[in-house]
Order: sequence, then structure tokens, then C-alpha cells
Amino acid sequence: MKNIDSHGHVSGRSIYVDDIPELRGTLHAVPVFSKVAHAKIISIDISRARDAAGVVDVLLAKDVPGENQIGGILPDEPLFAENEVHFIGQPIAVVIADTHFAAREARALIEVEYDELEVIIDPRMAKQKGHLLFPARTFANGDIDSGFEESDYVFSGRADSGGQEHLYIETQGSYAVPLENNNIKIYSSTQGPTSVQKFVSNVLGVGMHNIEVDVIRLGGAFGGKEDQATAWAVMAALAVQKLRKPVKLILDRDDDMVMTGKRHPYSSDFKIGLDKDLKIKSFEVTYYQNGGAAADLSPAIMERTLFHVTNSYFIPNVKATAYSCKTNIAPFTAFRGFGGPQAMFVIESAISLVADKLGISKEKIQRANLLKFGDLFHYGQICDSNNAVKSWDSLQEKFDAESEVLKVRDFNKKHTFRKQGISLMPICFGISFTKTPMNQARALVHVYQDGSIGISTGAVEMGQGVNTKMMQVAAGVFSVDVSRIKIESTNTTRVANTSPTAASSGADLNGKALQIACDEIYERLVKTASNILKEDIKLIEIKNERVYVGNNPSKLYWNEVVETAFLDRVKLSEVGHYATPIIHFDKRTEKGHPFAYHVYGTALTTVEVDCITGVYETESIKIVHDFGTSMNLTLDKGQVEGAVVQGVGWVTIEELGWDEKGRLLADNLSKYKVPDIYAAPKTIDILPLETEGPELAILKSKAVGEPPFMYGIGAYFALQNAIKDYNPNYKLDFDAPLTPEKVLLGLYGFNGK
Ligand code: LUZ
Ligand code: MOS
Repeated sequence: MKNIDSHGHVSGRSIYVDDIPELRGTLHAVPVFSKVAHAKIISIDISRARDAAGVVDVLLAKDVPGENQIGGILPDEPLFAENEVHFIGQPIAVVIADTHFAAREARALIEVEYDELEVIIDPRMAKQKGHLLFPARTFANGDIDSGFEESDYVFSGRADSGGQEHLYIETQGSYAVPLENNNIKIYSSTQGPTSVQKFVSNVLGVGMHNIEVDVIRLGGAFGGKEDQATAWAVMAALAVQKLRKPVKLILDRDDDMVMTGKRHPYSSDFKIGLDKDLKIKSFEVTYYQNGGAAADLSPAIMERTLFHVTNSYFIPNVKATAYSCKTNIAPFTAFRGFGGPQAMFVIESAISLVADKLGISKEKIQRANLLKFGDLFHYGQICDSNNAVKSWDSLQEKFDAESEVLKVRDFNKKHTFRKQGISLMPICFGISFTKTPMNQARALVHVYQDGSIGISTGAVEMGQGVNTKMMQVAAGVFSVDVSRIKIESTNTTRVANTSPTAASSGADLNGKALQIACDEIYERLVKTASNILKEDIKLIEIKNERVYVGNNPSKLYWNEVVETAFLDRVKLSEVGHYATPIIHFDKRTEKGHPFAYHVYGTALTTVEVDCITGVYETESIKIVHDFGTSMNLTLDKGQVEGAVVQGVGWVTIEELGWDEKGRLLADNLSKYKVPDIYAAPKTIDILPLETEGPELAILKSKAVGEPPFMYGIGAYFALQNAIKDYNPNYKLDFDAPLTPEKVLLGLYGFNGK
């Protein structure tokens, strides 16, 4: 089944927040933000802005009737800075005017006087000074000391990975509209409609029932709109509450890049021990997460890092400690993988270092340590499949990895100034929100008397195709044509208390809830059909819009059953509720069974480096991926392709930097490089691993949003191998992204911190 949005997207008819027809009298809001990274605010003068042409109002912290607070997990983030600012881009006020441009011009007239304080950018320095956003955590298993004693080889090193700009095509935005009795409806580009509802009500000092949040779809999100879509909705709603006029706030790209948080940069120290058979005995790691100026989702992201310490490997003795370091940068936030990629980069770096020191191929070490059925994860869960080994071996076989390696070797013999590199990257990613209570969802289903169907769930469509999957679930249960089904917008009035569409779990959680609701109605319709036909209910089945009795088609059709059920006053609406069973986690022991299941896979990446310039290309990526029983291979392959390119971008060309004043260096699209069609791999081949898939996945179709991002990490190590081929004295260092500049330094021996 095709993505139900594909025509709308290609023809430009799909509706995003900024496309919603504006009501008469709509005003426009533009946020005002700090120009310095750390300071006391001495004064804020809004008088010139207030008098500027077209300006209706300027709102500050003192205009907040409820709580001036939008911290998602910890209450450490004011909506508007009042006495201090902690990063460049921190909101101080919002200007409301007749037009977006009037508001933007007036913003420049606001004068803020600062008393500047010390700016900290580096997480290790923040840790040294004791600036942590919340307490450190340690996940441990076994005894690392005896593990190192038993080891024949022990190496230690450091690995750094950089941040990443989400660069969703649609920038952050919201449109808030006054309803009667002081209620407000907000159209928001958010992954978390309930989160927006909750924080709007808290800041406005009203009940959640007074606020309705509606989401049609997002133009991409990647985690950037899980927690950080809130501020823009709150600001617009605040203006509506005061002015009783519709207010729209859509960030310009430059404001979005400066004001919103990105993927967390990490700096890490590791120590790894192996025995003679290359079995990893012990792994110790300390992560310094650059959290930015407020906690945002960092506690959860740090937790996911600690869950992914060992990637797809079994390591009996593990000790991992993570610090979330407070720096003067926009709070870092959720981004596809959610702390997992940062952990996986470190273990892959450690293994690469061992291979380099021992002069053997990395693949030998990787293969020797892959997780097997029955192995224990360091957080107490038992590995319940052999998919790590199966995907690895299946890749070797199906893509003839050995001959790919030989081809690269051959190419490198024949070329002096062009070198290829090849690398294998296995992945293992846990599916479920790490915070157990978040793993719940609801769906509302109406079967209308004409036989058509309306569906609401908590899932947010952001391009990933979750609405198409919801359509498939409902059409599957009722066995009707998809043309009968409408997927409604995601709306807090229809489906309440939703978790954000995140953690790759949108289709699983909402699909299961939807399945439960549809099953209930289906059973009632079967009963109606059995009454009409006077046949045993156990023999009745609805297939392709027709009633079957013991596999024989009857003369009764779907719409007739529905119509009769309606006249018989049968309930044709249902709410489904789903809460993932089995999962639990105990934070005191840091042990439990946090994930419904894991997703596995292996990627083989080949790159080619121009050894005169350092410029490189990704030649090919070949992947065997664990989809379970994919319910939509076209959508799922699309997710793998997009994710792997995004992952390659993260470890190669996407570079965020801040100067000593805390200014973001790549703050627009002429400076920040994302993979374009030329930087994308020339070929991406994806084969599904032949497995059935777990019951806890919707229709046994495994979650696919985040796991394939981490295949991209392979490009880093493929590039290192190419460099090593040109410069045998190349001293490996682990400092992603490996930009062409760094490759050039490596080729001629000038790399390293
Ligand atoms: N969001 C969240 C996530 O709140 N908890 C998670 O565990 C998670 N994992 C991945 C992506 N977003
Ligand atoms: Mo996410 S990183 O699943 O919002």
C-alpha cells in the first residue's frame, strides 16, 4: 500500500500549520531572544518596539498569569528569561504585530542590557566545575576489575561525537485561535500534542480541558519537535489569552537554528579488555553528555545512552557512568536514536582501536562478540533472539561481503591517490520508551451508518507514514477497502493523555490501541450478521466487505451489516487502550526489562577518498535489516534509506560548532552542510532479515524509525580504513564528524587533538 500522503506531498496540497487558512484579524508573533550566552539581565526596554508600526503588544515574563516554566522533565527552563540568560537564543519576550515582518522589525528595537558572565561550552569543563544538570547515573554488571585481569589485551581511549541540526523541512510553528468561554484551540507542529496542551495550560493558569491541540501533520521532526515545539505554542496561546485574537507564530529558519536544541554532543573515555580469542571481557566507559543550558529531555536521553553501551555485543563485565553537563548552549534535545548513537559510536571506536593496535581486521572482533539468544544485557534483560548473528551472517552471504572486501583491496592496489575503505556496522536498538509509564496509547474509532469509518489515534504523522499504517490496521481488522476509512487529525479532545510520537513506537502503541478498538466493533458486527443470517456466530467472518459463513460467501455485505447494527442500536464507536505488557525497570538497581523487543541489523559501507583533497564519497551501503514481518516494506525501506543517510551525515559532513562566546557557527543553510543527493550513497541496498517478528510489534512489523540511523556510523570507520590504506602511519582518533578537512589531516599525519 502506498503512503496515503504521497499525492498530497508531491502536488503541494498537503496542509501544514502555515497552510491553514487564516481567520480574519489574525496577528503574528515573533520571539525575542538573548544575544549573549550567559548574563544577568540588568534591564529590558520594550518601549520603542511597542510604539513601532503594526505592533499590538510585547509580552514578557511578567505577563505570564500561570507558571513561567516549560521544562519537560525538570522545572529548570523558563518560557521567558527574567533575571538571567543562559544561552544565545533563549526567549526573553514575544512581539505581536499585524504582520510577521512588522513583528520581526520591531524585535530589533528591543534593548536588553546585560551583565555578562562566564560562558562554558565544553562538557568536560562543565563537569570539572561541578555544573551538572542532574545527578550522574551508573549502569553496571559483573565485575570489570576481574574482567580486565582476565584480559590479554587492554586498551583505553577517548571518543567524541558532535551535535546535529534536525533540519526538518517545516520549521517550528503554531497557530492559536480563541474559542468561546476563554477556551483556546492550537494547531501545532508538535510530536507531543498532550505535552503542548499541558504546558500551555500551566503557563496560562487554566485547566488542560480549556486547551485543545490539533496536529494535521509535520514536515519532519526527527525528535526536534518532541519537547521543543512547546514554547512556540505557549507563546501564541499566551497572546490569544490576552488579546482574544488568533495568533500565528512560525519560526524563520535562522531563528529556528539559533533558538532550538540539537543532538547532544558527547565526549567519552573508554577502557576495553579482551582475551586471546578476541572475546570482550570488560568495558568501562564514562560519557560526558553536553546537555546545554537546561535539562529538557536529557535525563531520558542519557538513560538511553546507558542502555546502548554495548551495541550488538555481549560483554559480561560493564561499567558505564554518564554525566549530563550544563553548558551555555540551547538545550540539546531528542534526535533520532535519542542518545543511542552516541553510545554506539564509542563501543565501535573502542573495537576499532583494538583492531588497529593488534593489526587485525575489526570484523573479527565484531563477529566474535555478537549477542546470542539467552545473553544478558547489562541492564538485566535477556536477549531473546539470534538476530544479531543472523543479520551479520546473512549480510555476508547475500551481499558476498568477502568479495566486496577483495574488490576494495584490489581498487586500492591499482590507485595511488584514490583509496576505498569498507566497514561493517551491526546495530541493536531497544524498542519502548525507557520511561515505562509512557508506553501507552489510545484510539477512537467510529463506524458511520453508511459503512464508512473515522479513526483518531495519538499518533502524529511526520512523513514517516504512520497514518498509512493506521489505515492498514483498521482495514485489516474490518476487511474493508481503505477508501472507506478516514484518518482524522491528531487531537487532544478526541484522544487524550497521549505520549509523544517518538521512540520509534508510534505505529506499535497506537496501532495496538486501534486494533483493540476495531476488534471490539468487529465482534459486534459479526454478532449482528449472525442474527441476520441466523447462523452460528462462530462461523461468521467478514472478508472483503462481504459476510462469509464457514468460508462460504453469503448475500450479506458490509454496509448492510453496519446499517442493521445501527438500527438495532448497537454501539458503533469504541475507544481502544493499549499499555505494553511485560516491560518494567527499577531505577534503584538500574535493572529490569525496559524494552518490548530489540531491532537488529548489519550494514556494509564502502567509501572512496580523494587523497589529494580529502574529499570523499559514499559508494554503497548494503544492509540486512530486521523488519520482523514488515506491514509496509515501501514505507519501511524509506525509513531505512532516510535514516542511514542522516546517520552518515552525522558522522561525516554535519558539523556544529560554537565560538568561545557561545555563538553557533553554522547558523544558516549556507554554513551547515547536510547530505544532499551528491553526498548520499550512490547505492543503498536493503534486504529484510528473514524472521517472523514479535507479538509486541504491530502485526509483527517491527519499529523502524530510529534503528537504521546507526548504520550510518559505519561510514566513519570505512573512511578511517581508506585513510589507513594511504597513510600506514595514520594514528586513529575518534572525533566525529570526520569532515573532509579532518580526512585530509589524517592522510598526511596531522590529525588528532
Ligand atoms: N523519547 C522519550 C524518546 O521520551 N523516551 C525515549 O525512550 C525515547 N527514545 C527514543 C526517542 N525518543
Ligand atoms: Mo524521537 S528522538 O523518537 O522524538
